Amino acid sequence: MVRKNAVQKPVVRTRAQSSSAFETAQAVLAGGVSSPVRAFQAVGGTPLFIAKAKGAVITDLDGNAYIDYVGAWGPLILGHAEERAQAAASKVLDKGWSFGAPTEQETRLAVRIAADVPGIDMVRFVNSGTEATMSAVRLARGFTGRDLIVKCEGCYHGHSDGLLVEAGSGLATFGVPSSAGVPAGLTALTLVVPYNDLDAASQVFAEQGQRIAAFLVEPIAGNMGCVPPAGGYLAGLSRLCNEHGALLIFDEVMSGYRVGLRGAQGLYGIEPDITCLGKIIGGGLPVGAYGARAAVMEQLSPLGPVYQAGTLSGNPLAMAVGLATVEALHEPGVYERLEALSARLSAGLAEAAGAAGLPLFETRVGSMLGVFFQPGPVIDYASAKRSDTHAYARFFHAMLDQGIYLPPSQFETLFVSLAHTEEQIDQTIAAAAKAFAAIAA
Ligand code: KE4
Repeated sequence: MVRKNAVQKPVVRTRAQSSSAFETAQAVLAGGVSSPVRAFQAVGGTPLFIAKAKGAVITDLDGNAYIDYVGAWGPLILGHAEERAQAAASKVLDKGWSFGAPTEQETRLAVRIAADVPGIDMVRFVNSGTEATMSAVRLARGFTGRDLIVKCEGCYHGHSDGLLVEAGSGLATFGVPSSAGVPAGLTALTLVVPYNDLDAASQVFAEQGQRIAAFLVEPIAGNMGCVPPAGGYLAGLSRLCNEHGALLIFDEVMSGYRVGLRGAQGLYGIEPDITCLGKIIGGGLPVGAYGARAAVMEQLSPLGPVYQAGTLSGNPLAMAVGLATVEALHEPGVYERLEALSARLSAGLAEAAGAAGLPLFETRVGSMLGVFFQPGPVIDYASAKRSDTHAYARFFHAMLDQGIYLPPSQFETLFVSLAHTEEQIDQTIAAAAKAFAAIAA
C-alpha cells in the first residue's frame, strides 16, 4: 500500500474572533480600545483580544498562545494569575473590597514602600501613574511656591494636561501641546529639554532657575523605547535642583520595583525629592502612588494646603494584590533571576540580528529591554526617532505569527517576568532569528 506522504497541515493562526470582537468594540469604545497604544496603529493589523493568561503566556480569543513581553505594560513582574497575588485578592474579596475609608491594607503597603524606596518616608496612593505624576507636580508647586516644571522630550508621565507637551523649537523651550484639547496656556508653564543632556538642563536652570518648582524625569526612560540615563546625568540633575531650590521628581511608575527593590534611585544612588510609583505596586490592579520626605508630604491635604483626593485611592483589593506582589519581590534571588533571563534574551537577540546582518541597537536595565532598528546609539528621543519603525512593525508581526507578543510600538519597553523560563527565552530568540532573516532578505 503506498503510504500517502503525511502532509503537515500548516498551522493556521486564525484571529477571526479577535477581529470580530474588535469590530464590536469599535462601535462603543473610541478606537475599540481603552488606551490608544493597544489599537496596533503603530504596527498595523488588528489588536488581539485576550481571553486568559497564566505565567508568561497570554491566550487570545481564538486560542492562540503567546509568550508575553508586555506584561500589562510592566505591572505583571510575577507573571499572569500568580498564585500569591491571586490568594491575596481572594482573601480581600471575601470581606468586601471598597469602603472609601482607611484600611490597614494601605498602611501595610505604605510601610513596605517607605522601607524600600530611599526617597520616600510618606506615601499617598492614587489610582494611576497619571494621577501620581499630576499630583506630584502640584505638590512640588505647592511646596516651593513656584510655577515652572521641566520635563524631558520623549519621557511620558501620563496624560495630565500640563505634561502633554512636546519640545518647541530651540534647545530648552516652553512646551507646546502634544494633544488637541490642551490649551497652550496650560503648557506655557512646562519647559522641555532633551533627555540625557545636562547642558540643556543647566541652561534652563540658568535662565529660569528661580521660577522652577521641579524637574520631572523618568530616571530610566521607558517610553521612547528603553533608554538608560547617561553616566552622571541623574547626579547632575540632582545638583542643579539643589542649587536652584527646585525639587527633583523621579517618575518611577515603570522602573519602581522593576529594576530593584529600591528602584532606579537605588540602582544609581540618587535620591529624588519626590518619587512617583505605579504598575508593579498594584500587581496589575489600578494603583499609583507618590511619596517624599515628611516635610514635603505634610503639605498635602488634610494636613496642608495642597489638595488631592480620590474615591478609590488605597482600594483594599488593589493594595492587597500590590503588597503580595512587592513582598514576593523580596524573596532571595528574584532580581538575579530577572537579570539572568533578561541578559540571555538580550544576548540572543543581538547574536540573531548580527547573523542576519540587521542593524539592531539594544538597551537594557535589568528586565527592561529596548530594541531599536538602527545602528545607534540611542541616547534620547531625537536619536530614538531615527529607528526604522517599519522594520519594527515587520518584526512585531513576524514574532506574533510565531507566538511571541511584543509591545506594539517601537517606542515602548519589553518586560521579562519571573514566570518566563529559559526555554521560552530560547524560543523567542529562535523566532527572532527567523524574523530578522525575513526582514533582512
Ligand atoms: P498610567 O496613567 O498609564 O497608569 O501611567 C502613566 C505613566 C506614567 N509614567 C510612566 C513612566 C509610564 O510609563 C506611564 C504609562 N506607561 C504606558 C506604557 N508605556 C502605559 C500604557 C498605555 O498608555 O496604555
